[in-house]
Amino acid sequence: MRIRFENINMRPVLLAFFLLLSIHLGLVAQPVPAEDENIPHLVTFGNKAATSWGDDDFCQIFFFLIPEDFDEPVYVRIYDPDCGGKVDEININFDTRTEFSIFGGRGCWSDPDAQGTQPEGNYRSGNLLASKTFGDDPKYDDKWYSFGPFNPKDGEYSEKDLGYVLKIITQGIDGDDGNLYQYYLSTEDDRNVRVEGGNAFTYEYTFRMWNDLVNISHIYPYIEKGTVKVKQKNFDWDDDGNINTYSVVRIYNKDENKVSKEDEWAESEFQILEGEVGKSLDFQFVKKRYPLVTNNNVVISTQNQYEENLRFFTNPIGGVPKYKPQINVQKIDD
Ligand SMILES: [Ca+2]
Ligand SMILES: [Ca+2]
Ligand SMILES: [Ca+2]
Ligand SMILES: [Ca+2]
Repeated sequence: MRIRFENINMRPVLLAFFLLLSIHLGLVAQPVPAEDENIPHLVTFGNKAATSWGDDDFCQIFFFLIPEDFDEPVYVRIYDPDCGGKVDEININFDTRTEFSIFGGRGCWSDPDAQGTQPEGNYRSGNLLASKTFGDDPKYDDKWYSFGPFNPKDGEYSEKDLGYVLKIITQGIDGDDGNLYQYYLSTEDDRNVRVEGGNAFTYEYTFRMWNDLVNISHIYPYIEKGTVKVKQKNFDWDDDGNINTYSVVRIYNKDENKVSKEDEWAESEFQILEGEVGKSLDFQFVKKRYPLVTNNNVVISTQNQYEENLRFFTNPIGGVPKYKPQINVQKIDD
């Protein structure tokens, strides 16, 4: 689909705008969760925890995307990889061990099991490039640990993304506490320096909500070509307010996404509108006013009408969607 602007004189202005936008997007790419998501931490529990703590499978799979023309070494950095001390969620005493593993090579992303929401089958596909297990260790408490350097070409090439993909699997292999952490794709091993144009995505997001009523967290499902319907599925939402859907053509979703209660799943579907394809939706997590739910860990995924999982890009493709009813565009079929 091409878009022809009614007023031809606008073209240089719009080109300049999109150039500035792409530069801006290149600069906001690498923290996971990213700035625009406003999510405090990722979370993975030890595999002895009850699922009522908010993690259904004790596993988080993320992919880093490095542009094909980027040829410097990269590092995958982890903030607070330990489970103890600051940041983390204790269950009686800290006894949890968390394994972080980096995969590259053929199949690390394209294997269908790697694109699932559960750690099943061949989800650890590809070549294991590095792995380390962390327990309760003050050496890594409130600190960064770096994996790498990795050659971007150690990743798997993705034709549709024009880049190389590395996979990180975080699994709670013992204990029952919550390991909270963040990632950063960096060009340096001892500090966070962005990879221009880099991105990250997941098929199932497990994260911690804020412990206040001020902050609203966001995630951005990317609507691939051919998508007509989206099913969202969430776990252990603790009945904590609403998940509202926004997009360039949707200012408020009257068919609110159904949210789950403690230790249960909820799912609901909605139709994709014209104008939403090839862009990102904005799911906004608005906590309920009373009582304040604290330490709320949640899980969410989305599927298309073929039950294929959609991707949440931390740096939303096409940018954060802004409702634009006033732009006068005419669609032209290719
Ligand atoms: Ca424990
Ligand atoms: Ca810690
Ligand atoms: Ca931690
Ligand atoms: Ca929860």
